Amino acid sequence: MPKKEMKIFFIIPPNIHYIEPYAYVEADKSNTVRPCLGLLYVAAVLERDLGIETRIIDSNADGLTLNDLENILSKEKPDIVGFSVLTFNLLNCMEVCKIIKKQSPLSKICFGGWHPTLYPKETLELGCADYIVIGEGEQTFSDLVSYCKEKKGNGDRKLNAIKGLGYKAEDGSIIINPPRKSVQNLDGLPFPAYDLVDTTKYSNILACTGNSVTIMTSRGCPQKCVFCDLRRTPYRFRSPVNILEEIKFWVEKNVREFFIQDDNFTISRNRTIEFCRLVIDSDLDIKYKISSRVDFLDDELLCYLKSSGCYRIYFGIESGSQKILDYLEKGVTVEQIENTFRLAKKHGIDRCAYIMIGSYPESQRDIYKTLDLIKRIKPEHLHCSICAPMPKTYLYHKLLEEEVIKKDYWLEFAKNPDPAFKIPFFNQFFDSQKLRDLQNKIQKQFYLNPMIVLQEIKKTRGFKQFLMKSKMAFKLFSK
Ligand code: B12
Ligand code: SF4
Repeated sequence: MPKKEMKIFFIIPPNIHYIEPYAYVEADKSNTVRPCLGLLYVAAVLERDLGIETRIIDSNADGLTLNDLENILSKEKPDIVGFSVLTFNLLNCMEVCKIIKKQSPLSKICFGGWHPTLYPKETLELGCADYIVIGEGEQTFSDLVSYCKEKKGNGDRKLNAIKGLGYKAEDGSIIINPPRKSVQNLDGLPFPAYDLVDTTKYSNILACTGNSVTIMTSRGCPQKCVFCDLRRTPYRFRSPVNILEEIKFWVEKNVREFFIQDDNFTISRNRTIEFCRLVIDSDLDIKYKISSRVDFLDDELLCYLKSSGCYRIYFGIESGSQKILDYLEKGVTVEQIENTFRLAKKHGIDRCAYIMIGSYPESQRDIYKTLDLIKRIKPEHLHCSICAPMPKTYLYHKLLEEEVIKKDYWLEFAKNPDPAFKIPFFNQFFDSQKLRDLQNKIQKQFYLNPMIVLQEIKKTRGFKQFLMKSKMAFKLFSK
């Protein structure tokens, strides 16, 4: 009898519960849908190493409701269902788990991603997931699937051997295996399994063509911004040759625009130059955008980036007040921000500034300094966030220690995810509502500036993008 193939689904849940994040809410809710690269990598390794083709059900890209998922699951009854869980979409994943338990009770459920990585025990205790994967999941999930496939009967002893895995043992106890080392050789990974999704459904309001693909060329970050989960995580990167191979694969399919989603693409100056040279020499005629830091760019690098097709850079500049930059341990000066923005402008690269208001010691005066800086550096795009201490970050621990934060509310949320949860902000001078009002005002004032409106109209490509931008403008006007 032929061996039964494993049926493995990855589900991105619909947005049933919406916890307002620190980002500008209207932009966060906008119809920009991004691919889940983490899942695409896990799926690609499964296919390459075990020959198992998985299915990715992206409820947001496909407009699926819980009812639609219920129909699919009752028919398909997958062996394993995987979820990529952020703290902010935990509740939505849990809603789908309820359906799985009802329609396909024999399916095993696995949670991977940032939330189970930060709260492994608490996540398993919620009773939704049979397994959790901590950290980078390609190898761990592959090992888990092999285990489920073989089911040789050694039970827990075999699961015990899978590094980076957490699970509930038969006696009900929670087992968290030793951690797995993160992937050292990123070139050794296959390209993300984009064949499992419809790339044309991943829209971006600020893209410059109608068809773009998101790629990731490095992992981790050596910097130490206090609010960030990636603070001082081991930095690894793909070689320029390997990145170019992925780009060529897409160019053959007529995709010429790329969003390089790395947290900071230019950490290695040499790698950046080599990459740009390869792109220029290959005559591929691509356009791409990156994120970087003002202290990781210079005139020559910007010239290379521009010549190879880089049309926009996202900068987390955070503040125009040196006091606040230092508090956030950003490691840059206001002067560096001004210089790099001037240089990027000189090279004709669009600059998107991410600013952050409301960190604990920030006063009205500091916020004015940020707004003044924005007037001086004149970015083409602006994202204003509110500084919210995220789970288990350095900032969160620091404020807990200083007793500014009175209770470990993220731990409470991890133990008992409550749909009524509201993300708190901590500032010496403003309450949470005042910060939201300020954020709305800053964002609105920026995008309703006639110069910016004109600039956006000029850059609009195609009806779909026009519609997205108009919708966003309407929301801004009507708020
Ligand atoms: C792209 C991105 C987004 C995108 C897409 C997210 C997505 N679905 O991938 C968008 C714009 C939607 C987004 C939104 C938000 N994001 Co975000 N985002 C990122 C970013 C920059 C890159 C993610 C990525 O693609 N990484 C590359 C892949 C390869 O890594 P990965 O996703 O971690 O996946 C690996 C492992 O986690 C694991 N894994 C992941 N999923 C699964 C599933 C299974 C089954 C298994 C086995 C393994 C597994 O294996 C993967 C391969 O090794 C990260 C920062 C970062 N560098 O990770 C922040 C990050 C994930 N985001 C974060 C936050 C806070 C947010 C927002 C709240 C921000 C906001 N708007 O205010 C929202 C929340 C959205 C929501 N509803 O949940 C935090 C997460 C904190 C947390 N505790 O959850 C991060 C870490 C940023 C940070 N610096 O702090 N984000
Ligand atoms: S905010 Fe950016 S530069 Fe700072 S630690 Fe996080 S990823 Fe690194």
